[in-house]
Amino acid sequence: MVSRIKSIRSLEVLDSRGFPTIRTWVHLEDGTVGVATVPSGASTGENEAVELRDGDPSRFGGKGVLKAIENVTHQIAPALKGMDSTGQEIIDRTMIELDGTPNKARLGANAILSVSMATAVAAAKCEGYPLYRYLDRDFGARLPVPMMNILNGGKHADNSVDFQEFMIMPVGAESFSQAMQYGADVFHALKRILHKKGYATSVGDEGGFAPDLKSNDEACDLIVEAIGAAGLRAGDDVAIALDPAATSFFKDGKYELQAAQGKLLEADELLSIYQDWVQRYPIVSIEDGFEENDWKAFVAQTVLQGGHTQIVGDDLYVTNTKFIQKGIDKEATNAVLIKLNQIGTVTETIEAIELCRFAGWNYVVSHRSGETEDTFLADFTVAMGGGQIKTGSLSRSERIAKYNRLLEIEHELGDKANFPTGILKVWQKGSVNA
Ligand code: 2PG
Ligand code: MG
Repeated sequence: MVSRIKSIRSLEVLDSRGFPTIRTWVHLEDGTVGVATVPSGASTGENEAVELRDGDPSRFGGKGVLKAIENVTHQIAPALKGMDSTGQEIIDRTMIELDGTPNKARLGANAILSVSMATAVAAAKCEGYPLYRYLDRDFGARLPVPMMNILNGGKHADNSVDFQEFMIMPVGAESFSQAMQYGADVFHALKRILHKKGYATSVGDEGGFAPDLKSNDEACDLIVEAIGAAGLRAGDDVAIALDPAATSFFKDGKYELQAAQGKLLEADELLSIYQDWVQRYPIVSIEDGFEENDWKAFVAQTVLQGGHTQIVGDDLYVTNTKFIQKGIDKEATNAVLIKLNQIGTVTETIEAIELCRFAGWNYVVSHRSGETEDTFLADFTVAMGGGQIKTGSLSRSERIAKYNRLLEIEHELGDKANFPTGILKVWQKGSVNA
């Protein structure tokens, strides 16, 4: 059944940091409505599609999105009216053409993505499929192993820790629900340990703890301790994944580590730290270990560690096939972080994933640090079949909403739920947990 777009409307709502974002409803002629809300990053890559903000200092410090909403109402909606909602690609291409810039700067990637996502939600409903099934491109739908960011630093917290994300990955869990249980047990064990050591147990933007630690290493030590305290094996049951988000501590050509007493490092010195860490800690994945233009450093890291560790590019690729292709040509990493709002349409995000699959690379579908209760990401991740998601810690409802949606999907699939146990393996067990 073809159901055409009847009208589109948007509203300025707030994200998890209390900043405005855009929520859009796509109404179809048969009465079906699809709604979606876009997220917003803090440690953004310089080549990301443009998030249109009003720049009016009298409202939300200039972060209002009323212009983006106007663009939906007066430009996008009239252009899409009457189009078949199941023609996702044609709809997305129409918006890209209407925008006319290479980075969606005119209409705003936030405006465009909200319509793109809400269209998919409406079309899925209209066709009578759950969203994860509607979006399925025969990639072998599977539940993901979560990367859970239980210790926050960098731009996501006001603490001494330089690296942005210390995540746990329940690589040994046998199902998604068991992965959630492992994650929650480690999260609570970490809270008890931090409390006992006199550290703060308040949380950062993605719901992970944000203590003022004495060093970056201490973060890994505490997580390994917490995994053990939860009765689990570090490495076999639960491993560590890192997102240093190195662009955020790259200053004047050097990597500046505050927690190491303001030490200024060259790329090769930072790589030595990662190499030391993968030998001492059960680390299976390192994302954005270097700043977004340091291709040479990523290549060196992939030569050294890529055979046994997942090396992920985030700011490096900004979910853009142009940069991902460059990374494939250079063998700069072996995996890509996928964020819908870095590129701005569902269609282009799927193209980025298709390129990863073609290259035989891993891909991890990811939230942003500024999120909402929207759960599009959960269904999208299952449909894309990559087997990995990064969507925050075991606290804060905007993170838990995605996990809860995945639990629902697992339940709905029953025996058919496909979960990739052991997707990543620890190369060499660290001395701390040997
Ligand atoms: C990242 C993301 C999500 P932000 O760097 O991977 O964790 O952070 O949304 O702030 O870019
Ligand atoms: Mg990142």
